[in-house]
Amino acid sequence: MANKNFKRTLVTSALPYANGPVHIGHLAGVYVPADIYVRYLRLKKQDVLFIGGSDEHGVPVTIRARKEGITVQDVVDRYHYLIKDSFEKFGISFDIYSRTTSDIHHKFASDFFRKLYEDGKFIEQTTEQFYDEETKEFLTDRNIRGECPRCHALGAYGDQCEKCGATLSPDELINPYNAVNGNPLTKKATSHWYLPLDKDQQWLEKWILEDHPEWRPNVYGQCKSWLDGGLKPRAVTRDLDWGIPVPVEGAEGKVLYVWFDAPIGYISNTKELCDANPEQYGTWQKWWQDEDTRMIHFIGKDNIVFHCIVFPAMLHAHGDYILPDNVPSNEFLNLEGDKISTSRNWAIWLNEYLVDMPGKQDVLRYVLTANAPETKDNDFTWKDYQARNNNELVAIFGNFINRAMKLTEKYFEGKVPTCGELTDYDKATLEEFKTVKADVESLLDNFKFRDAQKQAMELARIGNKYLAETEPWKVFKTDPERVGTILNLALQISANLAIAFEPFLPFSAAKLRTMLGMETFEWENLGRTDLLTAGHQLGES
Ligand code: B3M
Ligand code: ZN
Repeated sequence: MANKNFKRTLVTSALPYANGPVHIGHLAGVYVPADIYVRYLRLKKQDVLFIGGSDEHGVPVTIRARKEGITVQDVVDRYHYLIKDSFEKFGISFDIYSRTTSDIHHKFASDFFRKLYEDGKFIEQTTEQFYDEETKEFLTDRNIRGECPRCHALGAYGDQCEKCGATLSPDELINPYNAVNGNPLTKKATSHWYLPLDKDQQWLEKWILEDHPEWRPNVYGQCKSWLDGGLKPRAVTRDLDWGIPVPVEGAEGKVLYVWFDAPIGYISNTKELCDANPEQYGTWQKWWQDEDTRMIHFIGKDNIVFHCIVFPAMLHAHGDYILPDNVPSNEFLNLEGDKISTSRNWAIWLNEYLVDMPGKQDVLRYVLTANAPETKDNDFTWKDYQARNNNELVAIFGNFINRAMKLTEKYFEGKVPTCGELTDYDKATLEEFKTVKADVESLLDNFKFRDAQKQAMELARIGNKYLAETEPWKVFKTDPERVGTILNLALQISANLAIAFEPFLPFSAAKLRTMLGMETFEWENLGRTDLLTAGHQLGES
């Protein structure tokens, strides 16, 4: 059951690998929904923290460095700042966006490992792994290639054959070789530390399957199938020269597995923020170790097992931590009917969009939410982008506000006119728009962002229809007072739009607030028709 009596909410969003820029799939799957949620909670004056950061360890960054012939540090520096900048420009309102190469994180993750090690929470196992005698390194699955045992394609990866789609283990490959230099591989014994997840099976089953039926079906279903398959011990260390050294004697040349240290990054980034601003945020422990905190992880579907099973098992093993209350995970976004792929360069990169479509961040946010892959994979097409921009943002939202403002300028010198007596039609319109608040709210509370935005757009539709049917431009000659009432209501609806759209279209909502001269705005006021007082001077439209 969701924690209903929480005092504060900690929101995390997956830490993107700093091995390339971020693209629309990242934005649609994780960062826009997380940002909508956080902005909504802030508008409701709730205590909330939004944690982000780059994931700078793991194999992908080392592959990128080799490909480009630069150091791994160069790679993560370049992409960390590029990613951070893209998020900022898209209005993703993190309280902190830090990185896992920070000293604070290295120390924190190292201490976390040591505590589990000292408490006897790991088991140590020795296995035979593929080894390159020449470069003296153990290879990760992705760095091993060979002939596919199923379709006999050459160059299949140690974890998957891209030709026939088979999931593989490196042991199954025929004639395995080092993907980087082509060297043949031998087997060599190496020992690692494992988290014995089999011992967590029981409490995880109860915690997820019994206590959290409200989780999204895709998340719940994936957890159930992992649990039904029976959990097995998972290695939390790797033979690699990039990462956080395993803080145990005799572990030279070994680092923490990236999926062990990355989620701890959520905690160390919280610590970094709180330590630097204790008055504003309090202690990091308050956010991570107090039952009154509700924690929500926003992630993509390929991260479900790590956030719902592995990380909770780590937190549980440590003993001092709360567990996530919900893990809203999206499916994937495709691009023009094809899977988004970094290696095939099939993506819309955010840094390029910002250059090609300056000032259009809200349009992309809008389209990605309207088409969010919440329940199934979805497709992004430029045609749909254009249609939603022209038919919804421009024709409904923009057109309504523009008319309300322009008519007020024309007839009332840009001052909010007085609201006179309401007709039955006015009353019916107000009734219709009052239910929107409750609707949007309940959808947002249940992480249904796509429907929530649709409902918010209803406000603009209602306003548009109201102006079209009351035709103030025809009435002014005979009844200017009536036009005052109509425009008063239209402007009140506009002010409501400025609040309702703050989570979805933060740049446009801010512009709108400036135009309307709104000083305060909070969620509580949504649905009110006295947001702008008569005589109040509007800004320029
Ligand atoms: N970097 C994987 C990903 O970007 C990984 C997420 C870490 S979240 C702690 O899909
Ligand atoms: Zn194959």
